[in-house]
Amino acid sequence: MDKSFDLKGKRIFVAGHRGMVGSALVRRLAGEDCEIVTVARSELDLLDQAGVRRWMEDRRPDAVIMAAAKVGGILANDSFPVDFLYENLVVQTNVIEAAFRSGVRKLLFLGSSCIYPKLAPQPIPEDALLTGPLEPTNEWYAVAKIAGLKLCQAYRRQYGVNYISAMPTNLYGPGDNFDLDSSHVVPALMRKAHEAKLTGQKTLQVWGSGRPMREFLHVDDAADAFVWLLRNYSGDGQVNVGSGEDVTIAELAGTVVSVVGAGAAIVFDPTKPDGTPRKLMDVSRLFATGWRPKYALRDGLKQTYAWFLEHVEKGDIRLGAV
Ligand code: GFB
Repeated sequence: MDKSFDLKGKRIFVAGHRGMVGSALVRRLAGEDCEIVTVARSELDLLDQAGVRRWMEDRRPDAVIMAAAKVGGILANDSFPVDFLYENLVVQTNVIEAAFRSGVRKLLFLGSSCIYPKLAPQPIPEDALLTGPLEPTNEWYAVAKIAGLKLCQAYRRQYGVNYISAMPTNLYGPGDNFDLDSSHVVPALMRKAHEAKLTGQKTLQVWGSGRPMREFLHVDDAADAFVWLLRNYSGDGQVNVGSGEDVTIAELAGTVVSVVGAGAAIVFDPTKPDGTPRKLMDVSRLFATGWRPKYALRDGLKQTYAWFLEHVEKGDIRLGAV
């Protein structure tokens, strides 16, 4: 199997190019001498197996990055288990199988740090996979992602193709979902802090106890790592993608409030779930290749807030409470 995959002149299909990760991948690949292939949802429904097979046969990409997924924060995951399990299983299976049938040589599947057991050793090494029970708030999504990485391994084993997997930590950045019911913690707190600033609200509600710890990575750093892996990695095991550092949710809230410039005091809402206590990934396998993230958390939050303000201004993000 090739040790490195040369992107030059290749047709790279980014599945899910409208999402936060997919759009970051398109930005990142724009700097490479390759052809980026995307498809609008109105043109191809990835839930439609026959449609995906036909489309892939027709376009015949050289490589695929599977960034299409049903994603959401802790409450959305907990409230819509069918959507997170069924949609992810079907969409990823359709794309991986159709890619193989049409002769795709390299495929990168993207998962999530929630594939690891709830009480995995910290930082979590890749070999902690399937060693214990999952975090209940997101086990549906995690089971789908585990199936996806196993499907890539199965294709490798049975057919010898170069299908690899990366497991990113909690991502944030431009293109994130700022809807309070379905978003992850960073966009939720950024929006709440911004609304508090505009209305002069005295308090800002943070879900749970504030004690859980999370590792955050800017999506442009994640996209850079994914392209790096597409090019340089051809191993059987999944690779953790993270910053190697984590913070408590209380610390994150303090930093977001300060970046936004809101004066609100943080109050915790214990009626909302904490989720997994900690999921810092062991990124030594990735870092051993020489790759490093560029954004420190505070700088990444500043850049994301500037993007948020621009899109509020344009009317793409509508604020409810203001
Ligand atoms: O980002 P988040 O929704 O996802 O929540 P997970 C992280 C932590 O932030 C939890 C707390 O402890 C939340 O209770 N939090 C505090 C908030 N305030 C808020 C808020 O206003 N909104 C949100 N959303 N959280 C997801 C998984 O887990 O992470 C997915 O459900 C996926 O499967 C994703 O793996 C990366 O880190 O808990």
